[in-house]
Amino acid sequence: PTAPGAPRIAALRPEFIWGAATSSFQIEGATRVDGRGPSVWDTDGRRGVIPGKDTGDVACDHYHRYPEDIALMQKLGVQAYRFSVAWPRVLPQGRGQANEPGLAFYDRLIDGLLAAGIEPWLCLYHWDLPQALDDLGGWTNRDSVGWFSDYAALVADRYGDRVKRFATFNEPAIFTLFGYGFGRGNRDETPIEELHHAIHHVNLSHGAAVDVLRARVGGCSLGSIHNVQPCRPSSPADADGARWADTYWNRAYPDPQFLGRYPELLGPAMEAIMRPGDLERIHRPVDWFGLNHYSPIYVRTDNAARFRFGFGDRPPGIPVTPMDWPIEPDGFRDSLLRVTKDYGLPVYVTENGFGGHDKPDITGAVIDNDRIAFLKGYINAMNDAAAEGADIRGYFVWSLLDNFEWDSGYAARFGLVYIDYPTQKRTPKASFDWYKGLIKVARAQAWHFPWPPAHRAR
Ligand code: GBH
Repeated sequence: PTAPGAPRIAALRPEFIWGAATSSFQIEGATRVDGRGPSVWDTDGRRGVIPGKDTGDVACDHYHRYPEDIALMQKLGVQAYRFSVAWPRVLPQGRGQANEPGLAFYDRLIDGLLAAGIEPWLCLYHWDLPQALDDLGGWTNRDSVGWFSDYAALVADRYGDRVKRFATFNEPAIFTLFGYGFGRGNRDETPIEELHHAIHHVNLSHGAAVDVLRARVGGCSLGSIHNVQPCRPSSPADADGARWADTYWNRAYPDPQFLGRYPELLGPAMEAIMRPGDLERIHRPVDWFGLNHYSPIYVRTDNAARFRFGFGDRPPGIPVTPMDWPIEPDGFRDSLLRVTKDYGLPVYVTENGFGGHDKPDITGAVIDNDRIAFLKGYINAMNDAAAEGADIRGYFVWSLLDNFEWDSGYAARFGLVYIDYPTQKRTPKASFDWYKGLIKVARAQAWHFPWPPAHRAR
């Protein structure tokens, strides 16, 4: 197929921010360099449980090649770059003695971004928990709130003069459900109470970090990042399962963080855990909702399951990505509108993208028209949500580079830039040029059209 053209963007604000996102463990490599401590994902890699026995040891070698990656971003024309700090790189034991060489890496990265005119968006936690803290129970231990706020203070004091945009957590629902719930990760299936403790402690850590960042970084803009996926019942009999799935997947974090209460179905379990004042500690004012979105999920009722839901079949005929994720741009539009209605916050789309099995053709070019078609459809859906009243302020494509895709290792590729892992050669894909063109048009158009657009009475 030939490359599809430009998406609709007329309902987006003139100051809309176009960016790209990555995360520390997925791109940095250099896991044993300059005093970094191990994370839970190093442990998983070393156990050889990831397909291809893949590990994060080299990844995109971004730790050493970050100047080339910043140059790529500059070529792409992104206004902002979302990355995460590796907690075990700056605090090898998770607490206690800070690691100066690790801290200095993010100084270089941030300075390089600013010199290139790209705004750094720093996420504190994208799943690489220091192994030393996991050994103490990780997020199931209420002490994690103190560990996380001390880490947040270190990051705030070190980079707060240059970084103003911070996210506390990336997709807390995903790492707690998969890490403590479904029995994935480096632990066996655990009692559901452990999941509930982890949910509560991550929420408290979010609130504590918001207070720390506010107090220490003047003029900062804060948010947290949530994976919002419509939970669709596989059949009419699965409506209850869908409610349970939606509770754990979409509401266990945003509801307490932005509304100051746990969702109804979780109420009794959380009551048993909470101490007086906890909901106030969690419900701290933030500036925006970070929304990650890829696809809806299909679920069924399963009253025997600890979560009261299971994964179900999807109706036939829905197109899918090479990772078998359903392609349904309407689910993205609905998620944006739902978040707007439920939480009333400005929204940044902090991740959206397409995972495939890209390969260079005989000329060495990577022509990923399937990714372009996906992005076009999803950006159209975002524009529709904006036209219907969602206050969307920016969009970060996942991802700048092909990278370590967690349980899929390096087999799944999400980048606008192809990585040839043996040589570390970077090749911009067709989608890179497409996104670059979109940003250029969007930024030029912002000067030419009045806003809000006439059709959008506010
Ligand atoms: C994000 O998580 C992560 O933040 C990022 O690190 C990661 O690389 C990126 O997405 C791509 O995966 O199997 O059809 O039911 C995504 C969370 C949760 C999204 C599970 C897809 C399953 C879709 N994912 N969901 S399906």
